[in-house]
Amino acid sequence: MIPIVKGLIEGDRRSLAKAISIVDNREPESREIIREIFGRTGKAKTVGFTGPGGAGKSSLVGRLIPECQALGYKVAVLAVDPTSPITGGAILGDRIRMLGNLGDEKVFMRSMASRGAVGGVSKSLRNAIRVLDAAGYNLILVESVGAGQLEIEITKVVDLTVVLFTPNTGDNVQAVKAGLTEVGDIYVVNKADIDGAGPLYNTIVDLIGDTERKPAVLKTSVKTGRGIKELAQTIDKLLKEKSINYKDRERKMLEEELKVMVSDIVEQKVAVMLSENKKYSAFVDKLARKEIDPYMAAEQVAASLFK
Ligand SMILES: Nc1nc2c(ncn2[C@@H]2O[C@H](COP(=O)(O)OP(=O)(O)O)[C@@H](O)[C@H]2O)c(=O)[nH]1
Ligand SMILES: [Mg+2]
Repeated sequence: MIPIVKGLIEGDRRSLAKAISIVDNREPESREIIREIFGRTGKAKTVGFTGPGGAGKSSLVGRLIPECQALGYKVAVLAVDPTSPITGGAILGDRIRMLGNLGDEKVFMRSMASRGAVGGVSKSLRNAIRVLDAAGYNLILVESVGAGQLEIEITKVVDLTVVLFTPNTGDNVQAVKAGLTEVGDIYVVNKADIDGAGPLYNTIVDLIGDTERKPAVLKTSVKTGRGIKELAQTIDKLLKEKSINYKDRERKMLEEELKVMVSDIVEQKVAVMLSENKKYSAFVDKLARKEIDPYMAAEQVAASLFK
């Protein structure tokens, strides 16, 4: 067993942090780490938190940590923000805010800086979750900071998705329209202490509470503490319900991951084959001279590669 894996399994936080950096940056060593820990994974449950910036995701996650610990979970937090560098003010601010809410050594928190295409971020996140899982964390809260497509991707990597709304961000209805209505298992109207929370709650219940999936809709306030315990209990309940077909779900996620990884390998191989294939540049010439159409050229090149 390589020392970093031994370290993280034995509870060494520095090894754990380093291993997450390695898989986050997709360094070559991540392959070895994943190979060695993979057999120990599959125990942790993951909950994603998504919603407009400023809705209170970081604050709420901070308050949920002790509640989830009280329910018996060993909690870790991952903040996924590919838009800003790891030393960026926003992330650091988030980290401090969360720490301020608990100041607890038992929790492990980490911002992930994984940049690049959405697929790359999912890969980093999956592997970071595996590392935490192998280290014995059995509840991983994932705050997503990115918007749009990335948030939807993250919901595919986690077991349960909490969507936050708040009365004082103008983009609620837009977010609802943007597809967040489909991904939530739990909808939360945070900042229930300020004006407009009641009407917003009613709007959300009307929009999504009554759909076939019947997601839970809750009100919380980080400021007053209202609803936080209920949220933790709802998460716990849903995770335990979901755990019935958790193996199925894991299998599906693994299949999806494998498909993407095989495609990546094939794509790289094809790029090498094309660069070495003399006929290929001849086809490009033919195309440029309009002697052949792109469909025909692609079919013939592909056929020559895989014959
Ligand atoms: N009044 C009120 N303010 C809150 C509440 N939750 C968070 N905030 C504030 O909203 C701002 C944004 O919170 P933050 O957790 O950074 O939101 P995020 O961008 O979704 O992570 C901060 O100033 C928080 O103190 C709440 O329940 N009530
Ligand atoms: Mg935040």
